[in-house]
Amino acid sequence: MSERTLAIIKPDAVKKKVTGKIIQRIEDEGFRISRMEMIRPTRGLAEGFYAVHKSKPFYSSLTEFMSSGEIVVLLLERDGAIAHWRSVMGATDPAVAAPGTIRRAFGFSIERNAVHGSDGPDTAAWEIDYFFKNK
Ligand code: 3AN
Repeated sequence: MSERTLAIIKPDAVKKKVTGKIIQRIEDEGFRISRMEMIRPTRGLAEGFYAVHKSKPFYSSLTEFMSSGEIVVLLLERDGAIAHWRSVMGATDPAVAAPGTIRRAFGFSIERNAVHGSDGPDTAAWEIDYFFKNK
């Protein structure tokens, strides 16, 4: 069944000029890109997005990083989109992400790991609304 997930190409990947390669991979994996936008998030927008991690030691650094440059936000659709996009991204830490995954190929560190993907149906619905509602 067709499912929706939210993907983000993070500032490290945009700065490395691998945005095009990542979008090509998304299409090669059979996703339909139904919305896509490049934005420079404010610190507040990044803080709201990662509010679930507010108590984590990396929250401040993560939200500073996410608002340090342009990001590309994408609404992706395909069968099993959430799980499929997470398998294409690879593990959070690029050093242990499987060969062939985006984080292994383009991630720099556990924080600067090139891409984001929703981790479940509830999160996906919330994250899609966060960026694309009322637009
Ligand atoms: P994922 O993005 O793989 O679902 P989460 O939800 O655990 O990972 O973490 C959200 C984001 O927080 C990650 N994408 C990464 O940028 C950052 N992050 C997670 N763990 C750490 C950590 N130990 N140190 C720094 N940043 C982290």
